[in-house]
Amino acid sequence: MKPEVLLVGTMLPMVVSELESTYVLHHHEDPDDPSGLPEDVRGRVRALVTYGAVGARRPVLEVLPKLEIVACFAVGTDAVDVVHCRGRGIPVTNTPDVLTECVADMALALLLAVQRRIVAGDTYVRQGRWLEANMPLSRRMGKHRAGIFGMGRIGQAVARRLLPFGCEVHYCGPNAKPELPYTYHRDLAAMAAAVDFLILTCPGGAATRHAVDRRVLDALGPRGTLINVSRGSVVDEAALVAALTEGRLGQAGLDVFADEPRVPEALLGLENVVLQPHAGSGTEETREAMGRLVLDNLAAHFAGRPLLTPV
Ligand code: 8YV
Repeated sequence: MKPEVLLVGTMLPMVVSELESTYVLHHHEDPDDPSGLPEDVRGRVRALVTYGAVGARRPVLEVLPKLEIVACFAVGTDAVDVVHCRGRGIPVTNTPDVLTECVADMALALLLAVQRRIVAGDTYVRQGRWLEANMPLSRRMGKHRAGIFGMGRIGQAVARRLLPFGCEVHYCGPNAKPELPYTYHRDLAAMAAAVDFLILTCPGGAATRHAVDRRVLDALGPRGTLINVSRGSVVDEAALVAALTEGRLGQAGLDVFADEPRVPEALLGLENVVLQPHAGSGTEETREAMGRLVLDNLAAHFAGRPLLTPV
């Protein structure tokens, strides 16, 4: 008898087709409302598969009495009710490591795009404005001070990429990491005041919610650059929009937002902002590796082997 698996939200086609061939697969869209899930299915589901933004929340988890595992297609499990799962002895797996380099690449790509005004320059050429005048100058990438909020795997991969540009690396997080050759700050606003670039690579969730508020943005200042490849929840988005429109913050490169896929209207008209549709891990290679890890964790669970990447 094939185990029954519930897929909440959408998923890479490669993962869906392998789930379909290995398990009895059920689909469900709304992570907050289980009402569309038939009673008999609820009683048979043994695994739940989801991705970062959708997660696995209490209303759906609570109607699955036979649930044995939650496999999340993301490194960030802030949308999974891990506390509820722990209480029921349900392991949660995520997809660390395989996405580290691509997410760090996105942080650097956004930083370069913002500093060198790559998107504005592209528009400038396409609109024929170069024929009339040279474009205003941008700012250099190198020899700046960069502050990384969250010096985990992704933060360290960003730091490694900044060094060849001659950037000085600072970081902030719950603990100093004396093994790293970077400057530690316990206080985020103090770090923001000491750097030119503030790059967010920390986990989302309650501990970091709105950590980047008006005070931090003002400390970064009118020549400062904010890059966010972590979670929209880390930034007070209204404060960010106000700081950018009022010129209290220089520029921003954003891959993540508070209410994805909705992006504040005010950001769409700003030339000093570069936007991405939460695409940090979105390369064919990385998404494939993330999918593989989801499938391998499920296979390990049902074969009674140790999980590859439990949270
Ligand atoms: C994904 C992510 O974009 O790993 C994470 O935490 O946010 C992402 O890699 C997402 O889960 C895929 O849709």
